Amino acid sequence: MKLILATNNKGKVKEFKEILSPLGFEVVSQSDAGIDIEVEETGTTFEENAVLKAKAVYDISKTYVIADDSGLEVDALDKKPGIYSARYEELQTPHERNVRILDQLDGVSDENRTARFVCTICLIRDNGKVQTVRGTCEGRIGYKEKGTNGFGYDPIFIYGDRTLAEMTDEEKNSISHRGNAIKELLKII
Ligand code: ITT
Repeated sequence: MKLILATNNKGKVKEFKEILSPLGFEVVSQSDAGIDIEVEETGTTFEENAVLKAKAVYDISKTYVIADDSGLEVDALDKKPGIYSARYEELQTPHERNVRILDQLDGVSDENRTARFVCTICLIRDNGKVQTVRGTCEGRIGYKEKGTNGFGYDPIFIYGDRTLAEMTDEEKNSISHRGNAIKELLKII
């Protein structure tokens, strides 16, 4: 079964392929499908933004589409960066965003450094039916960047006793918000 993945984020494409290809799904990124668009994320929730991205690609392809809207919620920062994770405080690079969050948590104790990754996936079927599923991953923010795998906020997000950037792809996928959302997707697809 072929799914077009409505994203321009290469980290997401890699993880969807790693999880879904062995299960027999052919995951094709929107750029590989020849669809060159950047959707404005005007929604106020992960769900709304995932639907916006999936619909924009579905309107062009009219085939099975999935989109992922995801982000990091830091409890001590009132759940920021949340839906603004990709563009937090206008900072340009993942490293700058990580450093900003670490600075904002300066002086915050271990037990108050709780955070979670959230991933919402929107599925649109070839008949136009729209569904969303959600997965989360509970953890905490560390004190410095650690590890080089993964992408985005992985080097500062600790699950158990390691950051997601210190895990292998397989380990991250087995516990991540995206892995958990994909488990929900597999129940409905
Ligand atoms: P698309 O909209 O094209 O899919 P994007 O990167 O803009 O790509 P989002 O709006 O969903 O996607 O923003 C998600 C951001 O949250 C992403 O850029 C990372 O900064 C962060 N993020 C999401 N999943 C992550 C993960 O598994 N590890 C680390 N950071 C993640």
